[in-house]
Amino acid sequence: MTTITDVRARQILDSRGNPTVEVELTAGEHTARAAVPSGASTGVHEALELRDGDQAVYGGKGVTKAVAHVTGPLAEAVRGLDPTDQGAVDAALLAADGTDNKSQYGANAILGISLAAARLGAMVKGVALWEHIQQLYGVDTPTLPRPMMNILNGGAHADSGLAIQEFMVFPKLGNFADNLRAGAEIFHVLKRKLSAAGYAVGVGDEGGFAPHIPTVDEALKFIMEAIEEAGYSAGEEIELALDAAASEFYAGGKYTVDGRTLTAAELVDFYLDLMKRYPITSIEDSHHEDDLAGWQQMRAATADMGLQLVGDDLLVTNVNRLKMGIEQGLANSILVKVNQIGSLTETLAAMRMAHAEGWTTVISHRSGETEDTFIADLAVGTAAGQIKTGSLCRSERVAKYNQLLRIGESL
Ligand code: 2PG
Ligand code: MG
Repeated sequence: MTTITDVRARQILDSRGNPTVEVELTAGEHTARAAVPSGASTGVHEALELRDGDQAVYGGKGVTKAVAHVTGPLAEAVRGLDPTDQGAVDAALLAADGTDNKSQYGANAILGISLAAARLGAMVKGVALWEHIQQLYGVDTPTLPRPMMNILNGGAHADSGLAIQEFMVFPKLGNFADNLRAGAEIFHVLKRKLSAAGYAVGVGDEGGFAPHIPTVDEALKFIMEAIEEAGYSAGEEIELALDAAASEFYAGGKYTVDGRTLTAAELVDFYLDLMKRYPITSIEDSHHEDDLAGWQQMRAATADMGLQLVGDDLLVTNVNRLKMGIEQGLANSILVKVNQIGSLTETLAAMRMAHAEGWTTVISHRSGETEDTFIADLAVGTAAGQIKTGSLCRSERVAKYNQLLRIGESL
């Protein structure tokens, strides 16, 4: 048996210039590396991301403590384990930490080892990462996901002033490459149109444009026109998806959108009105993460309309939150972020529970990303069906789409 012998870690920078954890694991002649992403619109129920807190260094965002946990106690826990046995590696990490939310050593420390172990396991087996994940997850047919591409940024990811965080094009053409091409073509037309209308075309954290468009409605109009001008039919070929990230525009029991202050029920009506006028088929985080009554109303109002209602901050890739979501009828889809829960095994457990319930799954990047393309393989190996990993520029986003193009050649 080939076992983990060496555990190394370092502090690197993510796509926003903030420190994050990178881990390298060695077994026999193989060394595998993984880097940890980081969110901005972070859910309060997420596992703990450990930051140093020393304001004089990287504004308090250093991760040297997490790095020391990787090379110290966590290395101790995984040295000598078989990297192909992901369950055993993750169980050892969780046992070493011993807390519910990974607050002892940090979810960023634990996840770095967990993801690097998966990559190392694939190398030891001599298979691609997606294939190794497929074997761990146990699906018969790996598939390329349908991409949700975030071409206009608002919320905590830009200073556009738009309350809705992500405006995504969601093509349903025959295959991944065509869907990607449609996204890129629409992205370029949108840039021309925004520029012609006098808007700035700098991009937000996820590579979408961040113009100071006054209303959600105006933003959607621009996207619709860009779709048609790029030669696609909106609705038929290209659907739209939104991530409202509503926890970010919620205060004192009310939601502020487009300068209006709405109750949870009025916010449902706001979405229903948009759905009447635009081909929106997926909405994520429609309501605040703890406004369960709001979620229930949203789900009840859209259940017969075929809307995919996706829980992100609501469910945080956590089987306990997901169980609550299923029992209380809060959504019908889960966003999957490896760093929300902090290990691959727990991520797969949440996906298994969702799939067993007939819920859909959307694999997701974080707004702070690295060049690591792990989630592309994760989407294929679990046959997740969908992925959102940003816009059609910024290499930390496009890297994931490019990896999917590569994987597509071997499917
Ligand atoms: C989200 C994500 C990713 P963040 O809300 O879905 O798009 O953003 O990583 O900032 O939480
Ligand atoms: Mg979200």
